[in-house]
Amino acid sequence: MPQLEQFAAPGSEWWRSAVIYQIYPRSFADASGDGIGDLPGITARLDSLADLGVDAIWLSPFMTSPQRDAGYDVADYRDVDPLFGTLADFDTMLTEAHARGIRVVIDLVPNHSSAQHAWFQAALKAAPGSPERARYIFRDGKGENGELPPNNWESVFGGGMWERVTEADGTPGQWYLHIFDPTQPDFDWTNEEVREEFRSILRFWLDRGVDGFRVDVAHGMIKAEGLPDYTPPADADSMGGEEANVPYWGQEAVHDIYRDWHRVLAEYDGDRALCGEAWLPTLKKTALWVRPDEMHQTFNFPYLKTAWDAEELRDVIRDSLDAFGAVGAPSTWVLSNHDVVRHASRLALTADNPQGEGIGPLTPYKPDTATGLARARAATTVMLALPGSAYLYQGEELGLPEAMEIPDAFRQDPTWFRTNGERYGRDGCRVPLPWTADGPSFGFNDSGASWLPQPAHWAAYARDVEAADPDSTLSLYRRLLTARREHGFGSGSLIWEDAGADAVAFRRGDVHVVANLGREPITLPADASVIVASGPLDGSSLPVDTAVWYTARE
Ligand code: TEU
Repeated sequence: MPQLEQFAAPGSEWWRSAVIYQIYPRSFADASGDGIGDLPGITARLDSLADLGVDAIWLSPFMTSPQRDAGYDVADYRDVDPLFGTLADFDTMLTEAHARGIRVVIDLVPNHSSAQHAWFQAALKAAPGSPERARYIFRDGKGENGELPPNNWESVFGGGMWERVTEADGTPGQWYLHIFDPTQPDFDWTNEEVREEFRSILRFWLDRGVDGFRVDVAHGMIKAEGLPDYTPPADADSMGGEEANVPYWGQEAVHDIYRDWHRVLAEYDGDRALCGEAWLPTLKKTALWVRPDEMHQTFNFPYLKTAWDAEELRDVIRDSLDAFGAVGAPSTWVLSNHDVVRHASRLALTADNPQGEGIGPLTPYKPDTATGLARARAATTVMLALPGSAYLYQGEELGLPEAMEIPDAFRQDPTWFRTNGERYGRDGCRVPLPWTADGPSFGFNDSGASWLPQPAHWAAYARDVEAADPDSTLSLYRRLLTARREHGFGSGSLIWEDAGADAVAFRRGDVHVVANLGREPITLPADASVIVASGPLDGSSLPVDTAVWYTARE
């Protein structure tokens, strides 16, 4: 069995170069057969992840939750929701992952709790101005009788950011802030009691042996003093667009919290890591999260948001390496997650689709499946050649497209409800995985139940079908991960090469990487010896929407 290194020399810690595979527990594998994936399901499928060759897994939330936002609404941070199993199931999963040399990162949701959290329930019962209310952001309303919300902020999921409560005596009362759904009240992070509680929650999971945390909404925990009104520019997406100063995103004081958490993690052996989920408009701002005494990684969302355009892709890679390099942190790379349209569909969209909007049956600019898949395979071939740490999202190794035909009655994303169906939201990237072409729910479980319906054509993407096909996306990912490890691509630097305006081309040691994002084939050197290609080559020419790693005599 592979052994996990407990200590690494500074500069070579595992998280600097790791390939981290995101598991969305509801949709990965369902051992209980209730239609929702669970921890025993993950344990049972760990061999397939070891076989894929990932270094770590990150699990989206599995803690106690009424599931109003698929678990990103936590009612008890120290327990497992019965839907997903028990704490003992978690310990078994972690032990089994470690035994396979796979590290385990869990999701921590500190910006807000569930409205079912004991603290929020106590706050509802307590009086305005009480210590119970001071753990959240309660304010009196405006207007003669406090009937207007305290400010004009708009929730990420649509509608206002404030909800009015009924006081214990039955009268209409104060308002509380929720950046997301009303069932997700925001904590007040200026309150020391909140800070101490989260230090203790970190320790609870660190003591159980987790290797790190993905920190949800890492940019939202502090709100600007006085909660001033704010109107986003008309063209802004749900994260506030390019505008520099949004009073609830990226406030300077959030950094104190991460410095504090850094110190907590440093008390433990094993290079435990924090990875911030911070949707910020610029790489320079994003890099502030990973200064040496703060987080270890942060997601590179500007990279994820880059269109299939050679110049833009070259620029974002260069800017990422510069921005993260400037603070001594590795860059990270990511193309898909549970909040965005899967990149096998997104990269072939013919119109803008703001993050969180989603695509569905009535979207007029549906992507072409073959183009999307070719681009996704090429994009991943580029990504896995880059220095730093890369995140994969479950199902992308199968080339899964976004599920676009989900009937309205099955939709679950609060975005869909809060916008009265105007925005489809994120269900399309969350559909349970196909493991086998035959059998109920494509092997997701034995019962055939599935919390979101799986498209019938997904049999072709089933893992058992792809495992047997050397040209499948799964086989490509396995080859890429093996070669990435062999060549040590996770660390080091790259040298840019020129293969024309429509190419992204660089060298890693003696390996050349070229991607064709144009409309004409690109000629490769006649003596190119291909290590891996994202699609079939045509002699020594690289077709459009294809990427390759090769060596050549100079
Ligand atoms: O996401 C926060 C976030 O910044 C966005 O990705 C947001 O979900 C999106 O704009 C909505 O369309 C995190 C989680 O990844 C997401 O699943 C949760 O819904 C959200 O926090 C609230 O916890």
